Amino acid sequence: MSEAVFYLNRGTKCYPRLLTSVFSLRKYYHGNIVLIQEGELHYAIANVLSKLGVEVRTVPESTESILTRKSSIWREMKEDHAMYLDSDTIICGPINDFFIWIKERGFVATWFTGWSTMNVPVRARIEEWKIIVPNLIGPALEYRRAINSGVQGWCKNAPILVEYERLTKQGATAGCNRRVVDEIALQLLLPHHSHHLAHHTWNTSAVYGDINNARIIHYHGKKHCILGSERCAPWKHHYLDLLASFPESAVELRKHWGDRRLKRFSININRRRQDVTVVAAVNANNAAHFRRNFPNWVRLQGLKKQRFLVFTSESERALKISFLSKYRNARIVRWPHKRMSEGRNGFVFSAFVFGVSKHVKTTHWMRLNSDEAPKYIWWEWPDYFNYLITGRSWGFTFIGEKKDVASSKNCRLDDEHFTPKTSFRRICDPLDFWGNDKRVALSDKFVPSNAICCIEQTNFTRNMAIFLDRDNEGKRSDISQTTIDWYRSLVKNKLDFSCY
Ligand SMILES: [Mn+2]
Repeated sequence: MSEAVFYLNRGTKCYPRLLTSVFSLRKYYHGNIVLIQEGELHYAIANVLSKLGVEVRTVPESTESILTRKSSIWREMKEDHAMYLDSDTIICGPINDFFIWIKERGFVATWFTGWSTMNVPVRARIEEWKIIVPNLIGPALEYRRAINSGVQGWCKNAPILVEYERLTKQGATAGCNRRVVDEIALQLLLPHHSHHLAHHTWNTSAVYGDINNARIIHYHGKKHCILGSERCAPWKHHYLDLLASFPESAVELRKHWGDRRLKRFSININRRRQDVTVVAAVNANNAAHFRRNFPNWVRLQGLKKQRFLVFTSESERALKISFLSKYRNARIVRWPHKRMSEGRNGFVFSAFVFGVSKHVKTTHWMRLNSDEAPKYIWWEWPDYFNYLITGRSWGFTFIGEKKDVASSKNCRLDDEHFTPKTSFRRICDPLDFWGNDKRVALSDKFVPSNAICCIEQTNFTRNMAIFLDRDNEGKRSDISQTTIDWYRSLVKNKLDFSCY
């Protein structure tokens, strides 16, 4: 008995998704993979597919819609059993069970994300078929569990397959739900044919489902690499891992092949940014963290090409960070920290306010604390250009003098009472892309101003430095509350943010 996993491809736009899906599948499955390829396949893609052990079966280009075509590719099976996967899937675990079900029941459908046929939008989609198959509507609605055709399983002689093809064509001709025509055809047929219905973990919507417990994530509707979306992290991870695994094909693999979302994502993580400096501050307290994390920062797609500015409290030798000199994009500045007393983190704050004001030449800078470790293998830039500060929603903090902290009122920093919304609007959350233990601190009621990895406009920081000097005439010994002081002053003086 032979078996295989089937994919279908037409055109170039799905190349990156196809390769990424196969790449993820190969982590769990070592059996046959067959690509039904309509028309010509680019040689570079064919090359990678062959390295991934995919057999390509070329079929003539068809004028049928891709969904109609999908309902008939089981005819290309030479194997007894096949699992079919859409290219916009990511496989997150072993698939052996699926083949067992195919053998047992002849056909496997997948419940989609827990959706019901009784609710929108599936109910209306089924009812569109009233005009051609009125008798099938009732049982399909009663079946309850809505399916999706992106993951399915075939036994060569299963009677449902001929019906699937026939009804899809009939529905397409009648103009029934164009975007899901083959899927609803299947839904209408299921109550009348032997099949196994796999749980929705086997076809979890990347948009609506619980992707953390998914066996297969389905990035339907071109939702595979939306900027700033944590839900796309598994797809992006496999895609970038694929690129790294086939360096000899990197040039072709890096192309977007007409995939517009991928194009935006690629530009985001590949561009060298002229308007940002990434800033770190290293002293004896955090040097060990920095030694461990810096090499990981500069490995990240998205960060590795950027300019870095590293403030140091002592010589590189004393801090054991001499390795920095081999990074051409890292500039080291010894920050004397004369202004402040030796508070535990006084140096870090001083560097991030006064050091930045003096040494950063770009319009924006990003603070990266030494203990921030990358969570993913890339760094994605949020849309920071028009904002004073771009960072995580800052939760609650104490506004008021330190001495009466206990009695002071909790205020949201992004509350409209305190700042014009636009200045703090959160477009994307850079911290989502960093695995760090600060998450706990951030959800606490008191958020220290140092617990934030954020991007600031350099002018904003310069003004903060001026403000601190003015109020404190250089005498202030502790600026650990700088950011908060700054906000307080803004509120007190009703300064206008929008002028920046
Ligand atoms: Mn799909």
